Amino acid sequence: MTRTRFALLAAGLLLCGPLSGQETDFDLAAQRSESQDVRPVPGHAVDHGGLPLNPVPHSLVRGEGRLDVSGGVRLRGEGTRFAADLGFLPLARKGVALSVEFGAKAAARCGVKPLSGAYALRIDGSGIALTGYDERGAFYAVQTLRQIAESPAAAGGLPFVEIADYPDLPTRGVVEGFYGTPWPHAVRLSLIDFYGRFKMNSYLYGPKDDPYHSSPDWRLPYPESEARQIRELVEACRRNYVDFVWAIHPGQDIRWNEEDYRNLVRKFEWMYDLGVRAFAIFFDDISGDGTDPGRQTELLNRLDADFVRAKGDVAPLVVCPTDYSRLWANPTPQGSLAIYGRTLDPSVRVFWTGDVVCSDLTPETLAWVDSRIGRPAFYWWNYPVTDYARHILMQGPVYGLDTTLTTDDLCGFVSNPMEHGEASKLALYGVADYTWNTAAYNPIDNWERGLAELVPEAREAYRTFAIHSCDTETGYRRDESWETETFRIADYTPGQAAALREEFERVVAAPGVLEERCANRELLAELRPWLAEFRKLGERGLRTLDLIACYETGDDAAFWCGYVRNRMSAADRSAYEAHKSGTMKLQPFYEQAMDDMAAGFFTRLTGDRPASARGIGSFPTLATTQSRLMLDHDPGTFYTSGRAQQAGDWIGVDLGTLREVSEVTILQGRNSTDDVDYFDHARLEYSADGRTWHPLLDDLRRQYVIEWCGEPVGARYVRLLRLDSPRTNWAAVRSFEVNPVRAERLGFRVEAADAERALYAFDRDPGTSFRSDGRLAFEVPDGVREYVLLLDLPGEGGLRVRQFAADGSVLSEMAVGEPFFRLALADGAASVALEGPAEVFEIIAR
Ligand code: LOG
Repeated sequence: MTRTRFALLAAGLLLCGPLSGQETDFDLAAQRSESQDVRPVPGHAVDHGGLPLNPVPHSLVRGEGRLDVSGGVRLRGEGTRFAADLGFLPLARKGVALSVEFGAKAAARCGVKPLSGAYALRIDGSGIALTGYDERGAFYAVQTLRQIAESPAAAGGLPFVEIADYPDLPTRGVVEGFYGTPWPHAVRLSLIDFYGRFKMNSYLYGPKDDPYHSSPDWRLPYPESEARQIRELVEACRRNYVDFVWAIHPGQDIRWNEEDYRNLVRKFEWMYDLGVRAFAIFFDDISGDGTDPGRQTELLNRLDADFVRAKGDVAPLVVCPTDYSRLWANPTPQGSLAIYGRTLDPSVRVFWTGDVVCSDLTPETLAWVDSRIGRPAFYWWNYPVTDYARHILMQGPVYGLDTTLTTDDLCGFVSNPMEHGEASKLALYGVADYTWNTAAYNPIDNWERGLAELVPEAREAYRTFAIHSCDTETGYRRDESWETETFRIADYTPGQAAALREEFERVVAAPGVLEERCANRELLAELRPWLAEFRKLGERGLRTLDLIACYETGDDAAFWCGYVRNRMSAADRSAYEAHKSGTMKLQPFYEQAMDDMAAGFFTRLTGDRPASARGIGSFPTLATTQSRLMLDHDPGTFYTSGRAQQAGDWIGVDLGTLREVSEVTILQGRNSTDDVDYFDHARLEYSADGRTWHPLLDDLRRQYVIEWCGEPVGARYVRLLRLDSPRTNWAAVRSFEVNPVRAERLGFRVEAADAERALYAFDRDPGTSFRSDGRLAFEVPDGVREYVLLLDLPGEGGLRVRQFAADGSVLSEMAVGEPFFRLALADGAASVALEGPAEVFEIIAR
């Protein structure tokens, strides 16, 4: 859920009162119930014999021999029409013949399928012959020829080859349909060339944050400069045989009256004057009257008759229904999809995003929607869009698309990309391939070819970045880092450590290589913020491996010094959170290793386990580092389930060992006031063994904040169990505290400006800390001989430690120069004070 969308939809709710279309609760992030299983990427790299073509042609036969084109080519037939596209071959009057033909007759002669875009290509001793079923087909033959001419196989002459090729889906391309900054004009132009080069033929223009596309300005004409740019887009599309489809998104404030009908037609007329010949109406993500499917079909049918057919040169309409996903689509004959099926003109194509908003494409989801809308759906794939996870770049393979589908199942396929247009090309390279030659689609092979196509100068570096930049953590899950093996510090081999070290070294090096060599500077500019974090991630990884070795030597001072150096500061964390990569394996390796070492180190020093907890429960994401957001003592951050809550769900903590538990505090929801992501009916329970649970508080209803305090119970596990409830939102927890450290439980006095936070220095959890800027003083209980101070010292140092006798006189004073510091107590010491700046992780009495 994007902030803009939330604000927009919330405003919609206020304006429109009760809703009729989508759910009453407009929080899409909370509604989404994307599956959290991450399936591995299918496919394998293939040897293309130096001739990697994209999309993969339906039939390609290589012959023996080569055609020497070093003396140029001589255009014949319709060749001159494509002279501008053939710039990769020099023209010469005496060159070898290059003939271009198109049209039904020529196509029939060469056995070209009667489909728009189909073509044949032959290179043999007599020259080059390109034949298209139509002009677009001839253009595609030229694109294939260019790929051949630029391939390694063309060294020493074009290889003899015979290709017969055609698209599986008639409509293939892109919908610029995301929330966020619309693509810059230059990026759009570059993308349109990219569509043409890889045989995609459709570009739907519908960026949510273009005010002239959506409410309220959909009624107004584009200002002059933007109108000129639209003209240029139309023209660029024409050059690339791409249909430019302009979409309008009027549903949030449309009034179903003559005036708004005329407003809409007038806007279409203005767009027509700019050269637009294809239109779409999007009714997604709206609430209120606009969602009425009867009114929507009436509008579309009327436009079809009065505008589309009346003009004669305008393509059939496309619509995105309000029920575009099975997640909330009304399945009954009264639902909007069935109404579309019964009443919408058959020429209108209807979008569908699948079982959930961002979903895999399956025969089942298409059968479900097609049977209702009475036509093959137009698939809107919400990949690689990241408007719901803007801190992520999706650079992984295109997969999750069924390869048995045909035009009986769907009429077209468009991808909704990221607001980063250049970085979206890798995914679009896959979309082009899948939609053109569906049965042969091979995800890994496509991705490997795509990397080489996009950044040939630094393919390996781009690959290193891309393979660790695929997953969303909580959105549309994608496999990531599938070649990397990580491990826990308790169990690994030297070979595993060496392999991981090499990978982290590649991670550290990749950004510099890309910076230096990547020829597509716009792509580089989009990647740059992520590359900066990626390099730091690699450095952290390398330091972690060094630290593991140091940890194993048992040198306490050296270990602690390395440990604090390798910790991420709050600033490091927020920089990483804004531009994340390596979320599936690399960063979790770091987090886990640091935690494991801190815990092991603490145990080594004290003989006791640290008082830290680990998230557990029925949601799979609890097992990941995401659950630390409810354990970080910061109610401003929260753990979120990543899927809808359901019967039997629970969220809990494992204390690592049996403890006397006397207090539990849970802050539910993403905020403290009005969130919907919580268990509104729940029971607080504890268990010693994780099997038998006993209630602490039962039948809690509509309670965000849960507090229990009582006679100590012996527990290793504490959980909040969801009881009966109709609620299907996600679940979020800001804080889950068991036995929070309390001054009265310590048994000695602590003095500091922020006395409450100062307790983190004594909470027996080295994962928490207290930043002391002035003075931290504490009483010495009987029997203590020595303190071990686990610190981090700011650059200038200047921390002093003083010991005092009971009468207040100073017994000793010394400077602390190292983060690991043993303080031997002077005889008669009654209190100790740290004076100066330090981050105090733990003060351990011995
Ligand atoms: C929006 C789309 C957005 C996408 C991903 C459709 C039809 N509409 O949930 O604009 O980019 O999800 O967040 C959407 O998918 N709604």
